[in-house]
Amino acid sequence: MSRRTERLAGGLIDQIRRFVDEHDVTYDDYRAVKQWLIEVGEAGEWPLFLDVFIESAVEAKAHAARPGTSGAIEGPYYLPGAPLLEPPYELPVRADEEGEPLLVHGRVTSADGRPLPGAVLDVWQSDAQGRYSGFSEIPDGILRGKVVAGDDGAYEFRTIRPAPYTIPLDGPTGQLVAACGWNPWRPAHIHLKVSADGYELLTTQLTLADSDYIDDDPARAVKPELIVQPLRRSGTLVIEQDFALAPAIHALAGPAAAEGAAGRAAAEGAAGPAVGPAGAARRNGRAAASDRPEGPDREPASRRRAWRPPMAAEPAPRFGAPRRS
Ligand code: MBD
Ligand code: FE
Repeated sequence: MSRRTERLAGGLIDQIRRFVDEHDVTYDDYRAVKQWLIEVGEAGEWPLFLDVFIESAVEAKAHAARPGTSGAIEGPYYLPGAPLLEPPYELPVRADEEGEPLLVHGRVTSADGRPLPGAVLDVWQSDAQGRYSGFSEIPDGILRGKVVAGDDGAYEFRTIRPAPYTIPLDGPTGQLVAACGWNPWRPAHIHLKVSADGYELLTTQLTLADSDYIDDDPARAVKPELIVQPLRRSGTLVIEQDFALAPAIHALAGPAAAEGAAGRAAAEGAAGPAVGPAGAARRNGRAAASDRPEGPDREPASRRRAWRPPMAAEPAPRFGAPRRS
């Protein structure tokens, strides 16, 4: 039995029971919510719903006191194991890729300003229509890859300008958003996981300053200090952004913190293929069972599997199925 699980699960249930009382929730409400929750699971939209509506609160707590560049939510579209690219770095695109060419560059340093040669930037982004590879018709591997910083910590890669992303409107998450009259569009952004030996993995997002929806992100993941202004330099669109990493002190802070730090560190070693944190691996239908030790707080693997969204189901769910043939 786990005290933390009991405290969190019990507290959440208590909160909901109080909410039912305060808001006079009826049987009609209850049945509608129950059906909607079932549909979110059936559509494989739990990663989407949770990362859009909950993750930013967790991220804010997790990194409130961390020095260096601010983090931002990972979201539901990260795929571990993107290839290490070769210089000159360019994210993989299709032959006929639409979208404006974009150069992203800057330096990776420690929080106290020392350059971090060999730092790895694991980048993923949408295409010019706001779609992510692995989660749409666009081929696997497009607009994903790892870039390595040079001797002075400088990095540079070419890509295309990402477009705003809309929460899929035909699924239960989109239906909820529409029913509430909320904006389903996220502003154009680029995701990165920046890592270097001895430093804490930085998962962050850069939001393009000239994008629509900056002030109305449904995921509340835009941070002022992570808004970047694309500039035109001799005809090319350029973004300059430095990244500063916090020292990996958490590994010394006790067993629970160590597990978290180890998971984060393992997520993006400079060398090997990435093994994501358990949550990310599970949501992507990967080998989550091997990420963390089995223990009293862990459900047996047979139970855990039941919680994995039906990623590989046919026909592909509206959201979330990395289509692998
Ligand atoms: C995204 O592209 C994203 O980054 C997040 C956090 C949620 C939904 C879609
Ligand atoms: Fe995104």
